[in-house]
Amino acid sequence: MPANRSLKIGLVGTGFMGRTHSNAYGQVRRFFPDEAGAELVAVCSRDETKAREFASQWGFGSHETDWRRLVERDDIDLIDIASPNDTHAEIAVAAAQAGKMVACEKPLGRTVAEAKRMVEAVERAGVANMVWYNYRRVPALALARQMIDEGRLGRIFHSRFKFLQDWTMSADLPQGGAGTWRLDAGVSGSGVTGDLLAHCIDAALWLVGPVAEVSGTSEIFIRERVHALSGKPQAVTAEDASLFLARFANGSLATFEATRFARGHKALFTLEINGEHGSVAWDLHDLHRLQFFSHRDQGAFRGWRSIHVSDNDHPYMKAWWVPGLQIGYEHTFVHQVADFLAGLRTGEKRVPDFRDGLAADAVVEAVLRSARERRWEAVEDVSSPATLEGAA
Ligand code: SOE
Repeated sequence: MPANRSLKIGLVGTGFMGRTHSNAYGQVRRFFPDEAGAELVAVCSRDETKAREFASQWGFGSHETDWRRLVERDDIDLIDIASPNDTHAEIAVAAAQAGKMVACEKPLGRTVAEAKRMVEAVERAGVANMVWYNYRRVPALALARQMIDEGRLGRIFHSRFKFLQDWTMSADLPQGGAGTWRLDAGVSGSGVTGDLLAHCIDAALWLVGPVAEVSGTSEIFIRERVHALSGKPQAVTAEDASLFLARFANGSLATFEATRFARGHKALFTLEINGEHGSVAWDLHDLHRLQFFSHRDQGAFRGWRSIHVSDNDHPYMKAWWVPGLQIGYEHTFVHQVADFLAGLRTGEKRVPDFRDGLAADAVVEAVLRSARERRWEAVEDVSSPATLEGAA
């Protein structure tokens, strides 16, 4: 594909994530004019009405009801998978084999084995790929990464990550089907570990480094729910809460907590990292602020400062409004598309790719194993090509 022509998108999935991605493709050229932009060519849903209405609302040129048709079409460069987790591997492998670039919602696979097959397929085909760990693209978190790279925190000792929600607390909520497939582990792979902790894990891998071992525990508070597809009560196997301790390869320690049973919290993703020279803290509900403490400040004036990440010299912010005006959640997806396009233009790796998705899945799987076995578990090192042997 010539670097200066817009990327032709075939999207699978018309839910919440399909909307965030479509918005990003639609916006990217307006705010990042140096990049080639994206064209919404076709969207796919098994439900024809949904596919047609989504295409018309978001500006796709056409729609399909079978993702295989998207993969076969010559007028599509990139297949974007925003459908439930049990569809990720099959679509990604077929798309890569057809020579398409592939983007995939998190978590990459339901299991490490699935994720390995996906990595193997894109690497063998040599196609560009990314996984939507969008929170890396919050300007305040990109600034935190910059500060860590510059050595402002020094050696890292501690980090803590939380992702708290409360939307599944009612026992009347079904599992399975549209809107509640995240509660059906057959479809999702796991509960909050692969859904919410995966974001914390990706941020930790990106900001702190590889995780060596974990010790986790989890709980299913409501053990039976009606399945939306069968209409019958069925045992729940997706965990409602998941917590773990981690030791990183760099010797630092961390705590992680995710739950859908924290009454009052809708999507409270928070993190804090403590280093030798300084600390940073961040909160999704105040996402444009980065809290920073520097021990290198003059003693009498030392204290936590709250950086309003909205100035021209902050990551991504020059692309948006005037200094001091903030942006939000949907912009993180626009940034990810802009970075992906920049990577295609320059040949550099700018976004989390399938290898990064596999690395997060390896931690997820170690946490689930540890909770099941009630002991510390080593995290599989999936960074070398050898880890894919036998994956196909
Ligand atoms: C779950 O409610 C969910 O939508 C996750 O699936 C997303 O990844 C997270 O960003 C917000 O919460």
